[in-house]
Amino acid sequence: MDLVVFGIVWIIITAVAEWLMHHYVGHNSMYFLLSNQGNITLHAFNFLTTMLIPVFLFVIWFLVFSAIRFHANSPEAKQSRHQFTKNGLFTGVWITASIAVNLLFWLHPTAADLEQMFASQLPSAQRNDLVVDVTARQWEWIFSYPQYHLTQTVNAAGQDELVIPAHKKVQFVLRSYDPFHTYDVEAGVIHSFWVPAFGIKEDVIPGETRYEYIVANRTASYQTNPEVRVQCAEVCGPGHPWMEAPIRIVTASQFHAWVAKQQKMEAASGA
Ligand SMILES: [Cu+2]
Repeated sequence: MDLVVFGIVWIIITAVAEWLMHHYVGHNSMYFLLSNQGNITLHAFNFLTTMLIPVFLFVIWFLVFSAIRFHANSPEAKQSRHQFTKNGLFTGVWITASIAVNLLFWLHPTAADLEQMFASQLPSAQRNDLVVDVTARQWEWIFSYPQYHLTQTVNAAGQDELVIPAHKKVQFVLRSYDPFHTYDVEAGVIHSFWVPAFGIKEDVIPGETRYEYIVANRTASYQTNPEVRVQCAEVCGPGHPWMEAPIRIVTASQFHAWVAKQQKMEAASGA
């Protein structure tokens, strides 16, 4: 009887928690994702959470159930002479279930996806990528495109702007230093390169070079969704909250037109 009550309640709370999880996670504005890497991570997160909810609730419900059912004042506890030290069936089920859950985590396609994502970040796979040098300074993001000889790209209003083509792998090379204060190259602070819409965030450390890779899966812009921006995510001084830069994800032909325009602008300004 205990087992039946325990099992029924466990199934009900698991179902409720799974429904809540799938209703809220991935269906709110926090999950506006438009990069392949971000989607892979989200799928992995969803899969792990889905699998872990019943396990977590089993343990918690087991504690609560035992505390209520077998608390010291219940008449059964005093009368009971049954003290189990071994339960072969329970041990067998426990071990088998644990192995099955662990195997599933290893064999599920989500794990292979993550492997693929990590593999795409190996140096050998970078030859045809678009390279964007990202320089973080107090308090500005500077974007350079070494393949196109662009040193600092800006929009019509003169603000720093990041523009990338959709469906192409982009390598971000992240550095923290202040090119306008060349007295000390190491005189930088830690920033963090965060693009909410890409689902990536990487600390940018003075004296270190770090890399992030992204494939945007459709066009978008900061104008239509504020998550399409670079935002500093590491407190770096009074200007930190405003250390952001708009992003535009465009088609390949729009991107090349934009590059040509930027090259003209830089030539005109003598940069
Ligand atoms: Cu900052």
